[in-house]
Amino acid sequence: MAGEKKRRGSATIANPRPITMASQPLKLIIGDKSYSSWSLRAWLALKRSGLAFEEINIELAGAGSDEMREKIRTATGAGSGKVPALQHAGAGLGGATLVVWDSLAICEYVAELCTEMIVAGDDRRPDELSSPLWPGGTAVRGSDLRGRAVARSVAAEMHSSFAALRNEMPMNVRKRGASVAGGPSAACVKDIARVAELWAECRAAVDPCSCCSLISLSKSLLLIIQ
Ligand SMILES: N[C@@H](CCC(=O)N[C@@H](CS)C(=O)NCC(=O)O)C(=O)O
Repeated sequence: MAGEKKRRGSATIANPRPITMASQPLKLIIGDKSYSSWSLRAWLALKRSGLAFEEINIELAGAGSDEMREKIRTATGAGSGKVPALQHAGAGLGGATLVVWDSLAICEYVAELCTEMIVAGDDRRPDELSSPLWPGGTAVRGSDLRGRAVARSVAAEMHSSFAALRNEMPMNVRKRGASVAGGPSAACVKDIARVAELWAECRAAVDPCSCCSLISLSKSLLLIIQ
């Protein structure tokens, strides 16, 4: 049985579990997952990892104001004044709480915690698939350099682009029907086309058939919103 061993002439005794960083409490501070895609991104990574974590929700009404930034700074300890932020007790310098304050950095950190657990033989995390985050494993030589480069490019583009789309169509998974009065701007339409192209490229790399249906789906979407 995992975590147990027999000593000659003695009863079964518990094997001490390896101590890994993930043994320390994790707290994720986020906005509403229906409206904050950055929050959802970090939450999904943690959920997918199988690690135990506490979820703290912050009401984001008034986002962008000095008051809201201050409220978030106080709740998270992150100078950015934005969510998501992950607090990891005892993992900071000198045993302080470590704060990771960006969704992509949180995804990377969680995957690395999982890698550490796997390497240490810690069996508490149920889902091995969360590690590593990028394709092709953690080793550099002989692994999927191309896949990682492409995946990182896609994640970075997602992180730093699509300003018009974000402004005109902020995430709202509860909303139904058309949303932009007068239709989206030309810049927004370009952003949408680029998202569709990006997805199609990614799908083509893994599954040519789903790529065809995705291209036709994105073309239909573009026709509807234009
Ligand atoms: N690039 C950052 C973006 C974080 C971000 O913009 N968060 C928004 C919520 S979706 C926020 O905290 N806004 C509060 C404010 O601006 O006052 C990340 O990926 O974590």
